Formats: sequence, structure tokens, C-alpha cells
Amino acid sequence: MLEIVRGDITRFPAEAIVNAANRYLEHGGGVAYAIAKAAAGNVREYIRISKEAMKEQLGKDSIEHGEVVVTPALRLERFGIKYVIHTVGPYCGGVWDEDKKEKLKKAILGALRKAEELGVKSIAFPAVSAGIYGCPLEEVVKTFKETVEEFEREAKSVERVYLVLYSEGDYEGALRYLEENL
Ligand code: AR6
Repeated sequence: MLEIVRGDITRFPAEAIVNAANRYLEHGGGVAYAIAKAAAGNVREYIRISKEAMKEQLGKDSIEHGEVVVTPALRLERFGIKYVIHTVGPYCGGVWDEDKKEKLKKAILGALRKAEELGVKSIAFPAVSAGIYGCPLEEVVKTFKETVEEFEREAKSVERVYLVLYSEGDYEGALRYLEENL
């Protein structure tokens, strides 16, 4: 069910794309900024839309690992994207342990379950937490693989999960890692 591809998630033709957000949906940098800019043309406007959606959907001003918020794809609809699902991964700062892994699993699973609820067939993730949040890419890839394998048993609507890696180095590193650990 999981496919690792190289690309730019802001134009990846999956019905839902996931944003690696922070708790407050302040899309200040990384893939969050790129998605906000591409979707609304104006980052501040997409932050406003996201915060409003968070209030409506969860009744609060911040999210925990495993909680997600859905916003419309706006300009990204031209690529076939219908929804943006915001999830928050752990902050690692180079340190990886069981606690980070559990938090990342929750973040991935929360988005996958929301995709089921929305009835989409395909969902694309960036390497959540592997950028500004500083989690080791290999561990992030491994956690994706394990979480999607677990989710596969409960999936009804979702048929395909993409992990979209932005840089050539990350993509090659992820493939190498998976080949060595089959
Ligand atoms: N398509 C796919 N992947 C991308 C793209 C793109 N267009 N742009 C960057 N990446 P990050 P985090 C990759 O830092 O570590 C934000 O400020 C990037 O190379 O975006 O979870 C949020 O608001 C990396 O592999 O997310 C939070 O405050 C991956 O996306 C914080 O950063 C994730 O990197 C979240 O940090």
C-alpha cells in the first residue's frame, strides 16, 4: 500500500495531501509554508483558514499528536487534490527514541484514519518531522512503513499511500534503507 516517490507534494496528484504542521497551524516554514503558499497564494490567509477549521472541527486552538485538521485544497484542486490534512509530528532535534516513534505513529495514523473518513482512495505524506523538527529520516521512513502496514488491515477506502520525498538525497537514502531492511 505504501509507495515511496520523489516529488513536490504541493502538486502531487493524490486526493488528500498531508501537511507536516505545528500544533498551532502556523505554517511558517518547510513544507507547511509551501503548501499554504501554493493552496491560497497567501500564507497568512491559509493560516487563518487553518485556525478557523481547527476551531470548527476540534473546538480548540492547538492540536496534539494524532489529532488532525482538514482544510480545502483551493488552488491545488487543479492537480486533483481535494483536501489538506494537517498533522503534527514530534520534535526530535536529532534525538530518536520510543516516545518520538509513538508520537510519529499517532501523527501518521491520525491522518490515515481521517482519509478513510473522507472516503479518499489516495493520500500523500511528506516526511513528517524529518525537516525542521530534526528526526532522522531513516527512522521516519521505517515508522511510515510499519504504521501503513498496520493501517492496511483496517483500510476500506484508502488504496494507496505515498511518501513524497522532496530531495534526491532523501529519496535515494530512503530506497537504500528499505532495500537493506527488506
Ligand atoms: N514537498 C514534499 N516534501 C517537502 C516539500 C515539498 N514541497 N518541502 C519540504 N519538504 P518540514 P517538520 C520536506 O521542516 O520537520 C514548519 O515550520 C522536507 O525536505 O517541513 O515536521 C511547520 O510549521 C522534509 O523532509 O516539517 C512546523 O513548525 C519534510 O518535508 C515545522 O516546520 C518535512 O520537513 C515542522 O517540521
